[in-house]
Amino acid sequence: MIYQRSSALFAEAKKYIPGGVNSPVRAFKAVGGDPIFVKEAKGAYLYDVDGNQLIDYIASWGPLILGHAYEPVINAVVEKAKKGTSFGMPTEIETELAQLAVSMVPNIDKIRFVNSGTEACMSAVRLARGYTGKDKIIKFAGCYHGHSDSFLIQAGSGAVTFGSPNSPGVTQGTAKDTLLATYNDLGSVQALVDANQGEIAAIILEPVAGNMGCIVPQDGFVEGLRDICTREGILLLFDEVMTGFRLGRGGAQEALGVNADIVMFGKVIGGGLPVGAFAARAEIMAHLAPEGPVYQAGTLSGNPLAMSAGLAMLTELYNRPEVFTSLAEKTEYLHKGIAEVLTEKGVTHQINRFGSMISVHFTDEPVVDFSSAAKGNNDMFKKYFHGMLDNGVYLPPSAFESYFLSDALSYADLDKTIEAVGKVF
Ligand code: KE4
Repeated sequence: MIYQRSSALFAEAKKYIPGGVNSPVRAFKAVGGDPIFVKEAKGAYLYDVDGNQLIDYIASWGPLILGHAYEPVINAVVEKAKKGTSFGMPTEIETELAQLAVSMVPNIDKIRFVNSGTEACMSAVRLARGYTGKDKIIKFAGCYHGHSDSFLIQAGSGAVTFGSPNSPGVTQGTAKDTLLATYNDLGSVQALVDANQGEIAAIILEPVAGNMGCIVPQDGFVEGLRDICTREGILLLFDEVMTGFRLGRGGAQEALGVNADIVMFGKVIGGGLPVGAFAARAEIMAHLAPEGPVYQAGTLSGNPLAMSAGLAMLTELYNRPEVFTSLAEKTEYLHKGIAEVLTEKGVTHQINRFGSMISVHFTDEPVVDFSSAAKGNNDMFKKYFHGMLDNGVYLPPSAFESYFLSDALSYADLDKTIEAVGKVF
């Protein structure tokens, strides 16, 4: 594969944009080399600026679950744009999307639209703090909830006391209210709850984690969190920015059979345009301005152009729930195919999968939390990533990401992907 024009465009971009990208993971820092610049995309395929066709397993990091440039979404956006893109005034389509989302997701009565997953998670934490009157939150090492200060925290010196910033610019004053637990380890949560009695507003988690690679909650883990939250008067916040409308109509709440108190969305709910959202029972959402005192706002929140993409996408998924089964079956097929090839080649690996989320880890121990994910052989991952790219398959450029399958992928695409693994090792 030739990537000359991508490299030239990257050099140009770096003159005007920090690191040449508008989101760090796109810069290939974790895998080396220059990022690929895309010219256009359709269905399961990306077409880069050097004329290469690539099978896409990112789908814009999740939103394009039905493939790129999906006709019903594109048509809806084009038609809506002709009538104006944003007014800063209520429009009917916001209610239509809200009504549809509420009908699909269990245990929510009301939903507020924002412009990103970060905004959804940030606002949900403020709502939880306002509703409970408590300041602290528990998050899990390796889970990512966007780049709001309260989430950019690593284990502090006394891990059972408070976190410390993991980015310059995040203050100790913020970090002290974020406590860090270990995914799939209920004991680490209980220890924090015991050490901070009556001070914890919320536990926030990715119910199926996708930012350590894909990590599946072990039996009893999420149920145990629900019990702790119910017992201690703590709100359970499901960050479903990845899992929402991807694991099924009802997302992880439905798939795991556990009710959260506040659920956050992004990615699929916007159909490829900038939409985030957070939702809860009416008695919690009643605390949100202008109905209640917890302030939250946004110039472009619920703009009709983004709503038209989200409504078209969710309408498709509502009317064709068989898409979720098709996606899960394709992901299982890919899992089995890759596992067979890597085993045949004698490559030590683990593959985690849940629904249409999957990741390959080059390690001999099960990947169940951040520390076990971090033990993966990154040199092997780099070889894998670039080898697959050279064979026309575009994977997430980091071992700490989940793949996102779109239903536009054919079994021929999956076979080509599996074949490519055989060529890499
Ligand atoms: P955004 O603000 O990027 O829309 O959403 C933040 C977010 C929140 N919660 C979860 C579970 C997420 O996965 C994300 C964002 N996901 C990353 C990929 N791991 C987006 C890619 C990027 O940062 O460019």
